[in-house]
Amino acid sequence: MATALRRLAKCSVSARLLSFAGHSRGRRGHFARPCTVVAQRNFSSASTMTVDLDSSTGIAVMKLHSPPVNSLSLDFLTEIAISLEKLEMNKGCRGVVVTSALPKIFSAGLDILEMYGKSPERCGEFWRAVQEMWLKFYSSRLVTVAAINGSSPAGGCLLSMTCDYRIMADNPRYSIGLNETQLGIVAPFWFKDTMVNTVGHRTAEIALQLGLLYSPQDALKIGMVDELVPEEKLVSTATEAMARWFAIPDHARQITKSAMRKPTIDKLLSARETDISNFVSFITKDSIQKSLKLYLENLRKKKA
Ligand code: CO8
Repeated sequence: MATALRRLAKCSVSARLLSFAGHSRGRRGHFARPCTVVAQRNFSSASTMTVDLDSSTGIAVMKLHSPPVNSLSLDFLTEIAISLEKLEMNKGCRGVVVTSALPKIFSAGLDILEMYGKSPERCGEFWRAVQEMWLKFYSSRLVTVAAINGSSPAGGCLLSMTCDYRIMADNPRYSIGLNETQLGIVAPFWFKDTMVNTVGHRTAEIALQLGLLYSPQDALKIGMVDELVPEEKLVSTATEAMARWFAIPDHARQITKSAMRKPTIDKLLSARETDISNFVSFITKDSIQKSLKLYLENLRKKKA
């Protein structure tokens, strides 16, 4: 995994943004590597996900599979980011549907065990991987659709909000939102910005302070998700939704996406190291460690 992280670190953000901005030179440069467009299966090296690219449609389906709850650990985040990067480099891929292979859970968010009882160095490494996953998805040239087939708190909600479009299973048992304050932690500015960009300032202000988790119906009302469908229709609806986005010339769509998102992306890029040190000093505080311990105990108690 250290190698994987080194690869991530080497990935040039400016090259990515250039390609994302749709400048044909940048794009050609970015995709210069020859690639055969074939249906692929499991091209991620780990067993934490499958990525199937249908070469006839250009749509990849990324299914997260890290039992029990798809919590986003350092390794898993790195796998997700690398898988997206591979799709980005494949000329035959125009869009990706992100969903879960686990029943009832899209993603439980960041792996709390990565933030509890870990050294500052490890926390910093973890946070860089969280940033990288967000940067890759939020700036992707691909059309990204989240097919949310289960609960999606905190980091799971963030992952879905990086996508261009969100479709959620209409099941009142599922919930979605940024519930960080309920854990006694604080969503960093770029989580907050992503939420504001999705649901607007006032709704985000209430939701973030109260750490609200929304039912699918309520998430639809506030615009956190764009569509609700019966669970069995989720991936097929996502594929159909993709057709609307594919009908727009790629360069026009990509430049527009960049215009909408670049200020938010640049804000993190210009404060990346400070954001890491802020995270590390916050999360390693005794009081925060106590809150996380309590939260973990409550999760376990709930089960007993
Ligand atoms: N991280 C690590 N382990 C987790 C997590 C998680 N996020 N969520 C659940 N688990 C563990 C449980 O502890 C349990 O472990 P064990 O089997 O050892 O007891 C196992 O996964 C299964 O969990 P449940 O029995 O609770 O499974 P259910 O199917 O009943 O419920 C839920 C699934 C709804 C996902 C539920 O587990 C849940 O609510 N989890 C907590 C989700 C959460 O609050 N996530 C927030 C993470 S923090 C984050 O993403 C952003 C942090 C930003 C940091 C900013 C700091 C500055």
